[in-house]
Amino acid sequence: MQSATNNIKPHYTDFRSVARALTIVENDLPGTDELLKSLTFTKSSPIIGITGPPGAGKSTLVNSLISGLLTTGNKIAVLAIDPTSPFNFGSLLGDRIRMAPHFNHPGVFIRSLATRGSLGGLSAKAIEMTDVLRAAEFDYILVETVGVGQSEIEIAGLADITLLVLVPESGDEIQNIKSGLMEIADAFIVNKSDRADADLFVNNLKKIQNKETQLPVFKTVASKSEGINEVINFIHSKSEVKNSRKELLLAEKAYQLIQQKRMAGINKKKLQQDIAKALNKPGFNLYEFVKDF
Ligand SMILES: Nc1nc2c(ncn2[C@@H]2O[C@H](COP(=O)(O)OP(=O)(O)OP(=O)(O)O)[C@@H](O)[C@H]2O)c(=O)[nH]1
Ligand SMILES: [Mg+2]
Repeated sequence: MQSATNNIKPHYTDFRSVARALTIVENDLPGTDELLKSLTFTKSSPIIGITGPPGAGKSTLVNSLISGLLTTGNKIAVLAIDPTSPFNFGSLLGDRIRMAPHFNHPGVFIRSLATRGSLGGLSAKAIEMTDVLRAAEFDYILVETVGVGQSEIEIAGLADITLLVLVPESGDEIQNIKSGLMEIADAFIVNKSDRADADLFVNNLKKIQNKETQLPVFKTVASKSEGINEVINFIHSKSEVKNSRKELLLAEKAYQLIQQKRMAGINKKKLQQDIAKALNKPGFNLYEFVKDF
């Protein structure tokens, strides 16, 4: 019997084909494996991760980046992971109205992924879905995710270029960033730099970095599209050089996918039931119980 997914070859020229392929993969519908294995990648579409604390202005920044990238006729896909609300590009009505042209723009495909993996990390789903978008030959794939704890690191494993969006008042977090994301972010975006102390914050950000490994710091006012060109130039320059972390990123993705595969069908409720059964027999041993998993 022919599989339902045989004919789905996602391509940006047909957004419905992209949406359908994403739905199959997102919901693990029959044919997901075949579909993923049949993907071909003929274009190097950079995946740009945009992460940072809630409300830092990530969606607003994505909005301005889209405007900037569209001027040169690019096809852009946006994957918003765990958005506060679906397609919530700015919570204010004004933002929505400004964003509205992009929703119908033939060069922009927007999708949100509301679920994280069962393991709690940035799911294998996000990896698979960005691969669908890459196969669909978009020029740029923007992935927005709220940075809470580990997820910043995880987005870095997914993206070719990781932009960490901060706001001047998140001063307390600088130390956390230092211990985690410093090695993995490709640039800092100090958004909302229309606020007081933006320069002080930028200076602190530079000060806490190693001289040799200083990352670029960009000041933006995303809501006014200020400072966006510099970020776009940075994206262009980064996209042109070979990603030296390619193997590392692929290893990170492979790890996530293998983890998902190995853990498939294992859940704590079922474990509890099985243990309840096993406890009925004498001599229960936990190590004996888990040895065949
Ligand atoms: N003053 C100022 N406000 C901004 C700027 N950029 C965004 N905002 C506002 O900040 C608020 C949050 O912006 P969002 O783009 O939704 O932030 P976000 O990081 O995507 O938020 P979550 O997805 O909920 O984590 C909105 O009211 C924006 O209009 C800026 O540069 N300056
Ligand atoms: Mg957002």
